[in-house]
Amino acid sequence: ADESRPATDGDKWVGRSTERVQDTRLLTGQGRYVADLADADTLHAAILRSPHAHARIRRIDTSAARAMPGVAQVLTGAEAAEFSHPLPPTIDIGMRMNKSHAIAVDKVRYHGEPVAAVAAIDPYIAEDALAKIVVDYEVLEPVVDIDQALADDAPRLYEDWPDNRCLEYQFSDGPLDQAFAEAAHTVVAEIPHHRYTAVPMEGRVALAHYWSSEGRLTLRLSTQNPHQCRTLLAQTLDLPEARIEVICKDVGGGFGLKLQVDGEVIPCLLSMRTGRPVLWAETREENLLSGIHARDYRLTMEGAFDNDGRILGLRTHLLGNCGCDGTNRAAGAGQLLVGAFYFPGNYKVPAYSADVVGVVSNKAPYGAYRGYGKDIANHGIERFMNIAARQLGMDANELRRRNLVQPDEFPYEILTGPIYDSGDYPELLAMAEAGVDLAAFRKRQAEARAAGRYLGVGFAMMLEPAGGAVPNSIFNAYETATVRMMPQGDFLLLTGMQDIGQGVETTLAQVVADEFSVTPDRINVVFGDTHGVPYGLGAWSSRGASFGVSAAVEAARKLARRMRAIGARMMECDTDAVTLRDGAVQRTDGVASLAFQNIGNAVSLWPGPHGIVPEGEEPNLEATATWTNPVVRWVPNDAGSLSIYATHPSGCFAVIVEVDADTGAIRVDRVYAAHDCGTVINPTIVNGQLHGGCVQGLGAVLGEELCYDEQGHLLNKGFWDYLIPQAPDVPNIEIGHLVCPSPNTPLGTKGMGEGGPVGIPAAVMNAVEDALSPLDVHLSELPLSPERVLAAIDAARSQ
Ligand code: MCN
Repeated sequence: ADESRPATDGDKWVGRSTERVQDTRLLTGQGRYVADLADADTLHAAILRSPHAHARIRRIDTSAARAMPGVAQVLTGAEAAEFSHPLPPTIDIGMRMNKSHAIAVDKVRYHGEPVAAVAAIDPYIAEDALAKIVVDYEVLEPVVDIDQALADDAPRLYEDWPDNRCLEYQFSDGPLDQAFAEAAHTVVAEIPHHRYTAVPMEGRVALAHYWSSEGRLTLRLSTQNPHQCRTLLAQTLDLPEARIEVICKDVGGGFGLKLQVDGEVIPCLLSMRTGRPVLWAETREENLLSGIHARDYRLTMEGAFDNDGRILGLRTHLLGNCGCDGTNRAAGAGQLLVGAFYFPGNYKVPAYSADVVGVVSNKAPYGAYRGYGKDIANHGIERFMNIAARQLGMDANELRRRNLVQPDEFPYEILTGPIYDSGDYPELLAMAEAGVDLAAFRKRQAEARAAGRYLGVGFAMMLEPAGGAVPNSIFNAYETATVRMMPQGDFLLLTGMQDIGQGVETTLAQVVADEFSVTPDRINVVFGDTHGVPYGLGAWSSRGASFGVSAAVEAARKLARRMRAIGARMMECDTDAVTLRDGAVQRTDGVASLAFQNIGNAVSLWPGPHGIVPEGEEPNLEATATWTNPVVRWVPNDAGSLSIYATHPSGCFAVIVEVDADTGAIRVDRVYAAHDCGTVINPTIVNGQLHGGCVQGLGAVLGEELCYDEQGHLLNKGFWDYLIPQAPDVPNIEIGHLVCPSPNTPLGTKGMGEGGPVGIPAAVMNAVEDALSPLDVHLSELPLSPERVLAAIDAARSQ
């Protein structure tokens, strides 16, 4: 689309690839990142972290640290607990709960858990002071992996628990026993996944200032959800919520890491003690040690198929290693349930069961890394389809085609409760096959094989439930927006959504611009200030395109209706006889028009609204709307419940790789993503989301792994051995859009922010197995390091 054209009648900004509003700001060094806001009066926090995975704290001596010049405050967990409360649980899904403090009180339960904190006049003194703190630990036996956690004689993380299980959930529906008894083929597969984490460029950072004379806290925070963080902080710090202001401008990436408050509490505590502003900006080591971790599970999937390859039944068993705490700090365990709800994926599964166990262990807390269980479901079912096809002697995509939900079957309710709103899965698969020119690739593959080279292609369907919620929690299913017209005729959009780099500052302006028929530069999107915008829930679960956008659209429509009524009155005609066009209320007969500024001046300035605003209309130029999921329904289960997601975007990923069978190295040549997020607001932003997400998916499957030793020590604490993809590792990523609008949202939009990391891992594994099919290699463990690939080749050769 041509961005330079002015918006005139019929010209919509939705669908246009405009540049992101923040790009000029960020690329010219004018980003408003928290760590840059420290001034001369700011104290710097440093956190002493446990070197042990599991230990009792016998004694802490902070006297030498306190005596250091430049040290303003030293705080132990026991001291902090005297004037603050444990971190409140972020969700309640019927799990076992424990009490966790931001600084450990009497016991540490993971390597890297905070045991004390220092505030000093500069970060170096703060760091040096940590070395002077003496902690006397009684080291305890750690619980590192799932089997250890489940062993009868396992040490318990929480003494008052009967064992280390934190979550148990069973579901079964449909004639499962019959399905397996009558099946022509049954397939069992083990599909494990390793632990890795979100590594945004900007780590967690908080600048707290407690104004003791007023009992007021101003917190500048890098966060995905300022209001929810405020709610949690009010409980932890025992402060009235209205006296806490959380301000968040630019965020250097969140990916789920910045949805909770944990370490972020510490600078608040230090500021409450000193009355001075305190900055904590985590190091990369702290990010890897104690940021939320994700995945780390074992999945067994059993499928019953008829003679034609149709799925008759599916049984799933999921064991998740939730790390220390499980859910209080980071709502992590809920993702196991999301996985269990969605294992059927894009397919028709007439009988289904899920059996989920989550355990706590002495690893870092489990959290909501981009995907939140959709990754578990997708990786499980899409690996399973390939494994099953191989066993059935069928082409994997043919097996997919025979089982996909068909386009005329929407809305399609799966057995666990969710309702898929829209889509065309067979078309997505066809687009992905065409996108990589499958027939031509097979020829190229055969030629390469003849020359001793191993090329492969892998596919994975992708289902990305977007806009979910957890009942009894801060993670809910609504969003609120206020649209306000200024006297000059330009607009403010106040939203509880948060721009974290995903671009809502731009796209929200586009959708609101269309409602008033103005250019998006007349919409100033305001977010990230809990005292300035309506209570809202922020950016997670790819909820912006449903909740955030729809609330903005509804608020704009409300105000546009009022502006039409006022304009019609001023022009002495019926409301039906006017329309909004080119920044004016225009009579449709062309006789008169009123620029928005005239209405703005008339209502907001002297002589004020009286006489101008028709009776029954609010006498102001401001409208607020809350949009909630029209299909909201809590999926009940013994372990609590999750809401049905507002939309179900989908896709199909195709990946082409080349594997060096001598070194085990994998090169990813090409990625094609066929994708459906309904009405696309901004194609450049959506493509950027998919590009970034695909790269995260490649990181997950090829290199990123949090490695713990037997004592529960994290071994890789920097990017030298925590291997994120580098630019040369990233292939050409092409995207094809299929638009099946959602019937649930006013514009037909569906969320899409998590699709890349959800869809890529299975596609890459399937591609590597395809490449190595002449050697009959089976892959299981992730990530696919050269060593693992070589081991799989060796195992195949020795069969
Ligand atoms: N969009 C669009 N048309 C659609 C759907 C979406 O133009 N039909 C646009 C949206 O307006 C938004 C972006 O695409 O600018 C993603 O939208 P959506 O899927 O609604 O996701 P949210 O706005 O709710 O953002 C959260 C989502 C999640 S859950 C994670 S995690 C994530 C992500 O977005 N973290 C990110 N993308 C990220 N991108 C960056 N750069 N940094 C992160 O931390």
